[in-house]
Amino acid sequence: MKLRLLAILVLLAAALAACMPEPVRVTLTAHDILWDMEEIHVRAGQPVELTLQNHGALDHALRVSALGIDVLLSPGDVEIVTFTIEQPGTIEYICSIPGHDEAGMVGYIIVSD
Ligand SMILES: [Cu+2]
Repeated sequence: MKLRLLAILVLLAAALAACMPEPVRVTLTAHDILWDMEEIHVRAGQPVELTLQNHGALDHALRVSALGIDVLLSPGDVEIVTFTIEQPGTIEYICSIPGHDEAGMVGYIIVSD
């Protein structure tokens, strides 16, 4: 009886895992003073695992206001943020260190259907 329950649980777990789409992995790197990508292309409903790294000598900070993301990156830092955007559209990201967005640290997440 316990074995059958266990078998059902294993099957359920496998079915659930099959339903969860694999995250798409993207790396965004900060330099002094730019992001290495001005556009990130993802699909609506697709989980995204975004690795952030700072290869500059200055602090940088990724801010995606629409997603409530604000991550400070000291030189050498690596951070991972995950998100899923359900609606197609365009979402802006900037570096929120004062002056850096004006200097060009601005990009867009392009979400397609
Ligand atoms: Cu910056």
